[in-house]
Amino acid sequence: TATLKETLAAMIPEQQERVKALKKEHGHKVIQEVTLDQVYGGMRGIKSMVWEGSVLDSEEGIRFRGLTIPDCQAQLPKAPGGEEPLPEGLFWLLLTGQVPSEQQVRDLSAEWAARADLPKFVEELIDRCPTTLHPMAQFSLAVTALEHESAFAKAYAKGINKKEYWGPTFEDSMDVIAKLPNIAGRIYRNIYKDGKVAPIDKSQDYSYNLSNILGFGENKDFVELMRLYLTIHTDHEGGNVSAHTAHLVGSALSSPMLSLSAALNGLAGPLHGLANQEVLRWIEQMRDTIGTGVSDETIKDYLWKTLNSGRVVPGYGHAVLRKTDPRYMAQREFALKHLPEDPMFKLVSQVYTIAPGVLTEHGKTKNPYPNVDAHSGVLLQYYGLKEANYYTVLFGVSRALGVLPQLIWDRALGMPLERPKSFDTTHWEKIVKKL
Ligand code: NMX
Ligand code: MLT
Repeated sequence: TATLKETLAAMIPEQQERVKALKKEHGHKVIQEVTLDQVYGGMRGIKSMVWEGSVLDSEEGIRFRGLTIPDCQAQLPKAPGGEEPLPEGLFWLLLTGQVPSEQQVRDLSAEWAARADLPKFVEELIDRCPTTLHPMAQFSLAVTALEHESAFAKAYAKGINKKEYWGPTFEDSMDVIAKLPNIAGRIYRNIYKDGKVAPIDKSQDYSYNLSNILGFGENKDFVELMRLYLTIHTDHEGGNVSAHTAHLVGSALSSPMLSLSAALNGLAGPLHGLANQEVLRWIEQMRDTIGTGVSDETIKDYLWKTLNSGRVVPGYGHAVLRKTDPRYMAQREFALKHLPEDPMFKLVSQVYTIAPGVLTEHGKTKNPYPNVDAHSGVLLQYYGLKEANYYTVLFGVSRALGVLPQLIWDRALGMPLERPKSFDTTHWEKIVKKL
């Protein structure tokens, strides 16, 4: 069977031709008008990026190369005895648009396991971080340090032909992804446990190895959760902060390591990936304040207290989605199957029935429904991974599998330096007054 790199290499010339023809025939066409509100409004809705791996529909949610999350759960290869898809398969799908065979996914697991070792100085760098440094800062620091190994940076320094950029970008992406369980696991073991890091088992899949390093390898349900978690957090089209950052930084021909670490810094913001930490804290504070098994009215009051204190309800709202996030639903289904009686899950479920009404009455958010982060923490805490400020690291491991395929395509298609036009307010005043 063809390897991932061979499969990709065979696709690149055709895709290059396709894009060339598209630009030649339609390059001059006007796609949309842009309002001043959009310019001052976080560029919401401006169609201006190419992202091959996934497209987000505001009503339906994400599709990975055309496949919904339930499609992926049905079609992507699973571990022996497992029921959830392997994130290796999703990575293959995002990169190539093809559902891989079971053998191709097993080979990819083995390849990542073979590339997993960290350079000694990166281990030492992580070990020297104070345990009070946020796990996301440690994560981004370690990924930045992998720059030392970058095949792309070395090839560029030697004068590589731009037609060949995608090759070392692919190699770096595979390397950096392969090393993330050791980085993420080491951070967790150092901050919260005894600092001992289990070795990678080369016969096992990526999610097992990450779970095992964290200390949960024995728990089959946790490993299954990791497979689902790492699959659904990968990609959310191109405009979200982490994906857009990886693409932007990569457009300067920064290596996959530097592009990913920049993306992780964006993911670490509370309006983006850090929301998963904020949600668990908020739910725990709610439980500690009002208890469990309380009336809907009590939860409603708690939601209003949050809103009236000028804070957001974490895990609710979205820049694009206008319905419940299917990633929330996939996690809810996992909870209904594995932990239906957990009091924290019950609290999350109860909030789910009440928060949309309260947020609608509050009248600000365009989307009163839960996003992916509203559910992930409650699953992790059930299995004993209770350290909420670690949660975004797991999101980051998964997001690497989404943003790096696009970076490889960016290089294969020769995407240029990203550089939109900006004006100061005086200029904008003049521009709009003339319209
Ligand atoms: N609770 C309270 N107010 C909210 C919420 C919320 N959950 N969501 C949006 N709003 C407010 C928002 O702050 C804004 O207020 P203002 O006009 O005073 O600035 C107003 O509603 C309009 O915002 P939207 O246009 O609906 O949302 P926007 O696209 O600007 O932002 C989020 C999207 C996701 C940043 C926003 O909904 C939010 O802050 N949610 C809570 C944090 C969160 O869950 N983030 C995770 C998103 C998923 N991820 O992983 O990245
Ligand atoms: C994501 O997964 O990146 C978030 O849902 C945020 C977004 O899509 O804007």
